[in-house]
Amino acid sequence: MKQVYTAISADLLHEGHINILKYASECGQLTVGVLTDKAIASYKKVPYMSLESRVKIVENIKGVHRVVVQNSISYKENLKKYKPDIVVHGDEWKVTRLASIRQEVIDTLAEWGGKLIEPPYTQGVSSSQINSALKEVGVTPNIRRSYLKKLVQLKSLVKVIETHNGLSALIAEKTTVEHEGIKQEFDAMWSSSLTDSTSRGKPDIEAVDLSSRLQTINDIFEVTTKPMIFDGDTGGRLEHFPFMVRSLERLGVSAVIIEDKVGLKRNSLFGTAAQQTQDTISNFCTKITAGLHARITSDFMIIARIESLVLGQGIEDALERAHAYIKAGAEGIMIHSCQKDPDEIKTFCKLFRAQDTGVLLIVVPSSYNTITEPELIDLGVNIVIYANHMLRSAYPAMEKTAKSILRYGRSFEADEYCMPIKQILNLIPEHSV
Ligand code: SPV
Ligand code: MG
Repeated sequence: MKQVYTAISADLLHEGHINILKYASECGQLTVGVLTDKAIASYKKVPYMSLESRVKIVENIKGVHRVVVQNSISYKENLKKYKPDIVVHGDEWKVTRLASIRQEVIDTLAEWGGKLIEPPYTQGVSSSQINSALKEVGVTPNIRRSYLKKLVQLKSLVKVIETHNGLSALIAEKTTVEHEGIKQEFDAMWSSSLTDSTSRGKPDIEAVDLSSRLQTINDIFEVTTKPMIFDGDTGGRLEHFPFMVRSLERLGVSAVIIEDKVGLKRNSLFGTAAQQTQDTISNFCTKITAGLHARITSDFMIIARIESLVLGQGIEDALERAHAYIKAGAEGIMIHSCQKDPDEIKTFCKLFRAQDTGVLLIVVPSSYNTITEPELIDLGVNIVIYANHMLRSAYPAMEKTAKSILRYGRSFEADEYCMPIKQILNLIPEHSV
């Protein structure tokens, strides 16, 4: 009997998958490689179901002789191990980002005279369609909250973009680009104190109260499913911080980042140009601990932000604080810098990673923005936050349009800066009730 191999994620199963499995089982004795969570996350969304559940499901599909685990999106390892006579895959991958994986399958099979059979892909069904439908349904606070921990375990770098209202959040939710054969999208959203304040016409000095900030989150969560990291500024007074934690956790936020400053907080990108005071290590550790005691689930993370580099206190001070905050229970360290050159951040990351491997490392490359994501991965960074770019790009565009209308006394000339009316009318579809 011919040995047949096919691979599958088996997360959102549909008729198309069953057709392929049926076809494959009719070609001989069928082994199915079920992709690991990491393998799936390397080219598309993190799976909803665990590997164990997915394996169990495939094991119980008619015609499947054996299920094995496939560790990577590449078939090579398993093909070399099981040396199948035939590999079956739907023909759609010829024209998708999986084209190079397909070629590797053909080349590997050629080593022992195996062949690839590609039955036509079932039209009208796809996992992406099911995914979009699920997004329409929405997500519960529990699932959204827990998703960030899953992401950091599965992704080499979690990409986070600033959102300050429902519309900017929809961009974070939906925007994708295909780069080097892989679909790129943001993994999570950042509720920035700078942009939440600025979009209200207020300075970034903790003047926007927590209730208003929570309202922004509510607006965002109503129309999105991705997880959120909240910029908690200083966390406020020690006695108030536990209430912030409770409110955020209840809404489904995944993490709060608090910075080790006291008194009137000013934005870090002012650097030493603004008078700002750093908290003592022991006070800040007490605040971290208070937050940890307040949370109800371990999915919610408290992340400590170190301002030593911003305030000119040097790398030694930053490292000392990092270790103390981790000891107090912080699950992540956000190190900030307002230098144009990434050198000091690089040095910190290297020294930090030389000692601490388990704790999350988060950076915000606003000023040192020449650094690339592969460089951040090499430095052991887990999460990158693009902290203000949605609002910074929106404001100049709006100002340009306003100036054009004033200059010409009509809006005709501004049309080229605007999306067509038809497009804005259809941008937000009405939900069927
Ligand atoms: C924010 O986005 O509000 C931040 C990051 O705190 S930064 O503005 O770079 O300090
Ligand atoms: Mg801030």
